[in-house]
Amino acid sequence: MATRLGRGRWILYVLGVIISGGLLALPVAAQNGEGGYDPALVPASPQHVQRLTLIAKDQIVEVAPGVKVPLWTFNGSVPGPIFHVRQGDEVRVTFVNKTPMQHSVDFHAATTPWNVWYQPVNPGKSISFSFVPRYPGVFMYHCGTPPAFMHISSGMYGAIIVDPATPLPPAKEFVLVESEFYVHAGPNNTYQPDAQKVLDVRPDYVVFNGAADQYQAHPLVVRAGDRIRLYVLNAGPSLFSAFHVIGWIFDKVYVDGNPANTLHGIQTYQIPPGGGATLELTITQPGTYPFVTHAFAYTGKGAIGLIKVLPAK
Ligand SMILES: [Cu+2]
Repeated sequence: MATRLGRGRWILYVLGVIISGGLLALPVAAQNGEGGYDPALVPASPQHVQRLTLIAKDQIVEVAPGVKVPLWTFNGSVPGPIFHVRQGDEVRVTFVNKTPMQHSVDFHAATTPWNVWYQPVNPGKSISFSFVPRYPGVFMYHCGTPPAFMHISSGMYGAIIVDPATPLPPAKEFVLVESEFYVHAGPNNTYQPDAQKVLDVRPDYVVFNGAADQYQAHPLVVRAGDRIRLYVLNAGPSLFSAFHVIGWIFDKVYVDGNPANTLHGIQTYQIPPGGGATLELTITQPGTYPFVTHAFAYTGKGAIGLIKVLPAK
């Protein structure tokens, strides 16, 4: 059933691309389904005008094995779709609210007035705006409707990767969005978001791409000698990330994802809530290398995945 659903969505997506004349930006297959959330970054569409569609949608998401939580989402997944554009592109955003409550969208990659474009959108309504990303980087988008901590902790966030005008060298590219979930159990194995735990910063799960431990079962796979480029966004809402790969060192870290801010030889890099970083490493010895937040109280709550390095071809 999951396979058939996936294929159906894929067909609809292809039809959408054909009907729109190929003008839709290409999101990663952003579904919290079997096999987990696909972390691979797809290339940016060659078009200068990038059209992004975000739909607020209520969705039950399994954030850890057996823990299915009714969440507020963009496009039915947590995180929402990963968008990939270039510095200087024209980005046209359409946000449609298909839920019974107010939501909004805030793009950190944009420079535009909050009081005009980032305001709550009523149920059944939509809003459209455009912006030109001035800086390359790993940027968050999210719902900012008050209380924002509740909308973010309930799943309304995602990443937009803005490539620099001068492209980076080829690499195996992955996107990891770290975030927290705060829940309480109800009857019959049901779960609900827990606002008090959010305010107390007592997370039940700290995860990459919306589900605890998913990249232990489904590691990121590369070969020895590959340049690995990790685009890491910290969606929070409240914890700092201490991003680290066990067994290796980052050759370069681009602060906020901008190559103009390059650090060299970094063991652990701190990423604030609402911030991002691009981290590059080239692992030359085959093996398994975990990636974690080195804030170890949280690692065991799901913030650990694996990079599997196969022998060079
Ligand atoms: Cu919202």
